[in-house]
Amino acid sequence: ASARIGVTGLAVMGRNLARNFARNGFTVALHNRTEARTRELVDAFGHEGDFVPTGSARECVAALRRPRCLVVMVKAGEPTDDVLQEFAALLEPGDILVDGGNAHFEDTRRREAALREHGIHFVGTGISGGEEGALLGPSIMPGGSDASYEALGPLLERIAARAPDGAPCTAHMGPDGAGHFVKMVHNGIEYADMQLIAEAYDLLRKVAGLAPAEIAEVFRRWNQGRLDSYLIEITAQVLTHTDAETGRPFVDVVADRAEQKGTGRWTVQTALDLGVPVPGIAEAVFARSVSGHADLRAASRHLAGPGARALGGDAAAAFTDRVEQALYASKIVSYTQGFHEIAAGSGKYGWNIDLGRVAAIWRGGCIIRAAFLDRITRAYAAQPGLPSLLTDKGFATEIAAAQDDWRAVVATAATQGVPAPGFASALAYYDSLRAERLPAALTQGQRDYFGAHTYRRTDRDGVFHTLWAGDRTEAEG
Ligand code: NBP
Repeated sequence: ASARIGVTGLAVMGRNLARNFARNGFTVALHNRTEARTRELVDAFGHEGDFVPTGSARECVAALRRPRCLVVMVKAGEPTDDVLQEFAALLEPGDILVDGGNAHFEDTRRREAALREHGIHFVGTGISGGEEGALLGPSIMPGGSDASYEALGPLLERIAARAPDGAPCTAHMGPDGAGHFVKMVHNGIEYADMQLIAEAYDLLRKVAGLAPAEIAEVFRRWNQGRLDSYLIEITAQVLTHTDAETGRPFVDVVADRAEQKGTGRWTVQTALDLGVPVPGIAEAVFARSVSGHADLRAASRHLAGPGARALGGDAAAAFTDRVEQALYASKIVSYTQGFHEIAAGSGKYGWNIDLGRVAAIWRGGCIIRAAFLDRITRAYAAQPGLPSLLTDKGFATEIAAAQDDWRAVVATAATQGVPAPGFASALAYYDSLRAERLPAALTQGQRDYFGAHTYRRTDRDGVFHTLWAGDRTEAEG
């Protein structure tokens, strides 16, 4: 046995991860259900490092040094269960099985508990950064036992992306499903970030009257400032691209239907279960859903409403600056919601997730990498029990400065008939949190009226019910 680590499942992600381990000096055992893929990898990239190709699960396990570390990179769902079962039967107590696929954290919890019975450490690991990240350095979010991280951590730290300060973009997130939970919320935040950027683009196009190439310039400029991030950078790239066939801007020839694989939906479903408000992430998921309803959209196209009138000139430039403020403020709100969800999940499942560390390992390698994440790490470092990112002094000050423009952008979007659900919902969330009184008092009154659901009073303790159908006296419940 000579291999320090094994990878089974050698499609795009597994292959690149295996190469990344090898390029970093680790001997890697290779395995794939269809053996041709294993041979292809060795033929094409064998020169990059030490690979041990194997033709069966048994051979693969035999090639691994103890304690054995095997990364499973197969399709999420049933294939993952099949592969885990096959390998678990061959492993020994103390060995480590890593699932790097996009598993639901509840599946990870179930698998971890089952494998723990056999003494096998199961590490559900979020990996972000796509194909390129897997090869050049992803952001890695491992869950599992402390002991598993002791053995696996040094390897992951070698292959992970580096943050601008040189720190590896991986850290132990917490027991069992913590890693996959954090990855899920990462993706939810990614949905929200992308939606906000799309709304900014739409407003710059329809209200400011800018062409895609001009908007690309705006994003390039924004990328020099506080919005500096991978998603803003690639937005500029996509908007600059021209379709070779028609000569038109690429963004105008792509069908306006955004697809999804499900992690955004999981983030929202989980938030609903936890009772955590994540309207920004939900709006982003729903916006993709609305875009996909072609029939509904076609049937609704004639509905009354204003058409946007392009501003042009100085007014367009001033509006562009306002959109930057709205985008930044809304972004702070989506991260606030995402971190609230992580804190709630951590509390419910007893993961003890370090929120500042989560932000720190997202600074490189992953899709939402951004300069901004440093600020979040600092906010939690300054106040570990921060109830909400919005209450961090720095963020609160920035939002205070941005809010007039933010409100103006939401108002303009509404009066000009340009949908901006992300900006609007972020603002509504912000105003809901700061409201002295919410109309929830009326909602609770209605609930008591039709269902005798009772209510609490502002002026004394206890639970009350008004006899609505009778003389409307109040009874203590
Ligand atoms: P796929 O998700 O397309 O899975 C293909 C791999 O699964 C192949 O190695 C295939 O073997 C194997 N496989 C299947 Br399908 N069913 C199997 C079974 N019953 N038993 C054994 N092996 C089976 O690959 P991917 O796009 O590289 O993604 C791998 C994992 O990483 C997924 O969970 C994905 O969600 C996750 N992920 C992907 C990305 C990304 O950007 N693509 C990013 C982050 C995470 P075969 O060669 O024999 O068919």
